[in-house]
Amino acid sequence: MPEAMFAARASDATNREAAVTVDVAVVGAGFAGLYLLHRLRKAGFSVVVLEEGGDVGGTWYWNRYPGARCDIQTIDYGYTFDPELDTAWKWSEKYATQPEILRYFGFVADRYDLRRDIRFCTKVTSATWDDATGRWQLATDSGAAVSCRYYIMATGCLSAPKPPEIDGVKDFKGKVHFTGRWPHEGVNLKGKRVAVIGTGSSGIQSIPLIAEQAAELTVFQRTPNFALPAHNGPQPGDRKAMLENDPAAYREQARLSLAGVPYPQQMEVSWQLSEADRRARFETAWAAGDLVHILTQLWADQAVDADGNRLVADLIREKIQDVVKDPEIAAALTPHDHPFGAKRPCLDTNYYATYNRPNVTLVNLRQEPIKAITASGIATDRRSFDLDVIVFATGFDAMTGAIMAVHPITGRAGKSLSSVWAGGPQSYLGLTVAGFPNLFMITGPGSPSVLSNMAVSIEQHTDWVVDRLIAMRDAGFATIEATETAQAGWARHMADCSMLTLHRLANTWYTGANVPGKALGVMPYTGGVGPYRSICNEVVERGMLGFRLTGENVAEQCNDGEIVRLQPDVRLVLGMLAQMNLPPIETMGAQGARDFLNEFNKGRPAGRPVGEVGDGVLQGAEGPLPFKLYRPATPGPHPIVVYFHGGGWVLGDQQSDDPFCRDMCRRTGMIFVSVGYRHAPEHRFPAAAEDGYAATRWIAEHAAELGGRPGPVLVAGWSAGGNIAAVTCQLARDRGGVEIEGQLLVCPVTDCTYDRPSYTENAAGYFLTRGLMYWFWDIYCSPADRADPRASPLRGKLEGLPPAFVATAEFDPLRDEGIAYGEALAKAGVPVEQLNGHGQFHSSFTMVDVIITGVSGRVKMAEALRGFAGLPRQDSEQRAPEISVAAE
Ligand code: NA7
Repeated sequence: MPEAMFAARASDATNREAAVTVDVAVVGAGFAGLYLLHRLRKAGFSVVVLEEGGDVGGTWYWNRYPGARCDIQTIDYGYTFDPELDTAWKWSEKYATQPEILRYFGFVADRYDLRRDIRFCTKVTSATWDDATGRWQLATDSGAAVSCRYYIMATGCLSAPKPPEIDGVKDFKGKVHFTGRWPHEGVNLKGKRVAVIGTGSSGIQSIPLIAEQAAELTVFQRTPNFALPAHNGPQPGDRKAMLENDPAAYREQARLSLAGVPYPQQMEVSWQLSEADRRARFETAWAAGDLVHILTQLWADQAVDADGNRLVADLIREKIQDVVKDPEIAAALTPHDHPFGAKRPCLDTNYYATYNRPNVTLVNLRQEPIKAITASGIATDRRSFDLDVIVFATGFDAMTGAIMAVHPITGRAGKSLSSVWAGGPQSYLGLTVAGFPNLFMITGPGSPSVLSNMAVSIEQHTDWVVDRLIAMRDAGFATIEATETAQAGWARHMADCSMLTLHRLANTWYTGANVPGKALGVMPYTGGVGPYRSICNEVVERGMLGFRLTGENVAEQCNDGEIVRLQPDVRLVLGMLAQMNLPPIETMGAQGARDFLNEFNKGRPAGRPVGEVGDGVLQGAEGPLPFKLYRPATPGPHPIVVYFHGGGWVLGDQQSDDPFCRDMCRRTGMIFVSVGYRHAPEHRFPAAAEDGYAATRWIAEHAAELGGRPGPVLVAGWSAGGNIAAVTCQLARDRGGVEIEGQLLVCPVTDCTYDRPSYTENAAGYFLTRGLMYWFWDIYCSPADRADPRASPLRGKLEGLPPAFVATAEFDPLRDEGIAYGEALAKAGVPVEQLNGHGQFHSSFTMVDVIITGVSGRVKMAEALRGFAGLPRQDSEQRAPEISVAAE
């Protein structure tokens, strides 16, 4: 039941009632605040919304600068909770202007009679949690305090403008305006000498219009940004038709997508496309005038790989050179310091062409920094500009600024949010903070927020929070608080996610780099809208995992833990596999399992190009064996790595690990020879082991013919192939005939016992199951033979073996025997490096271009192999370029 209904009935600043007691106080009457109010009221909670502005609209209330528009298409940029609202409001353009967006919020406020519970022109100045009453006390600048059980910050991500940070602003005799606080009555710039500082979205949208009015416009640019033409106009027919055809499906696709806009996930990678195909795709995207399209639809690697990204960035750079006539200005406008999309790109109308106007001057602050703002204008260290108006388009203290603007926010035990966040924002799900019970943030740091269509993310957060409050009320709970464990786990998951994309490589407001002294780190969640939604839902399904719930007449509930322990991409892949509902591989029979693997592999991204790929036949232990050779594009002769594929001695062949071999060939600069050794059940133990040794010997003897470096070779293998590689090293030591200078064992089988903890912890659910391992062993090797070191190298003598790199994965039944092998090697005096891939599963390192987070492991493996072969470490210049991006 509502504790006391809030009674304010008017929406003007003069109506400031006495202190009120409500169930929920919401700060902000923008996109999020309005929907929260609507839903909370409908659910029977008493609510007050506290809003600093004079009306609804949030960021759209303040950002009234010339040219202000949304840059997500309006068809996707609105509420979807009420299908009738969806049809009742008609946008006039593909990208609506700020006035039209503000009219939309007014329309929504009227339609649901929202203003009566909003106190405008009221700034919340502090918030304090009172443990005794289990309530928040909010102080406001109007003097009327608010007592609430739940305190929800719907303050927006880009609503606290950044201070100018340039000396002398107060001395300037002309007018100063901030795009984020533009005067309501407008600004007449006609005939004026105007400066714009800043070339983010606000600068890029306003500069062309200011240039049309002003006598002279001088743009002060610190960092050039990527901008694409919006091609504004009527709403595109194709998307309208999609929506009208099946509105529910259209909206659902947006909710499950990566960015909150209904586009499919692009699967083709750049190297599968010809240059002409890529250019054609790019031209289509350029003509579409749609950020989400160009950011997600060109090729799958554009957002995750520096090479794939550079291809897009180069094409955009070409466009800038085409439009801007003066080559020097074009060069200054062309971004080179960040991957495309890593910094928020912009949509423009005539932006670059504006620099062809005679009344526009570009000042490149990288060459001539601003010294000071003076009484008459701006002085750089080279010249002075006399001005009438200075426009600061310098951006926001993003993500955290508006939350911290309520200061202090004091949680349990007198802790302030600013002290907890001193090293960067900490949250659970970007929604809550440990130590701050009953406080929620809508699209807070740690959630997809600004990396998504805000409309979709706001609705998701609002629904999640309100649904939780209803469920708590029904169950008799009155407080909810994230646990420290859950929050620490989320921080780790955030860090894992940040390795998926290129955002970490740019100094931007996404990372806090635009505000001097702000802690650095990728603040929005980079794992995507759909995956994030599924995680929030999973928290609920798993009994409010990571939350402590209390209430007066109900037992405390705390189901503590971390919601995601897998790497984000591993979680997605395993989720997709689970959805496929495959029968266990061990029930398919050997041939059935081989057929399945072949089909499965057809769906994976094609491996990357290497210098040359060839097929051949070598002499195995009892006859010819096929092999596949991968040669680097660099001049040889190269060291040779003899490679053994995975597949439990039953499945796979010399090309089944093709993407892995290509990737490692590129990274190491070495020849990889993948051997088609014999398989069980046709050829049981010790056929595979003996073939491994024989093949290595043959390859070493024919190194020169193969174009390789004569002398010692290296061996490598994954899974059962790791077993064969390890065994080969032991046989080579004992039998002579081949010198091996290093071994790379990736998630190897090293022993025949199943009693190590990883066999139990990871028995099911991570693709390679305990049952499947039993099956592989049964097919390959009789129990009597399993203790033979040729089957279980951990049982063999380990002294005198070549140096090793042993990679294991946290969620792999084979983890502990891999670790045990590394430890035993070290004990035997063998130089060994171990890597246990946190959050990874058995296939992580070999699922190239699928498990993006596996890259850093392969970087280390490649470095180890180069080290074994006596090659110099590769600096970032010489490496395959994607390495420099993906390495931790
Ligand atoms: P942004 O994107 O943060 O852009 C701010 C711009 O101002 C950017 O070019 C900055 O250069 C520049 N800037 C900031 N401080 C200074 C100083 N001290 N001197 C010179 N130049 C400076 O803010 P916007 O308002 O344009 O857009 C924000 C978001 O709103 C936008 O991304 C959309 O999501 C909507 P820098 O790049 O930091 O070198």
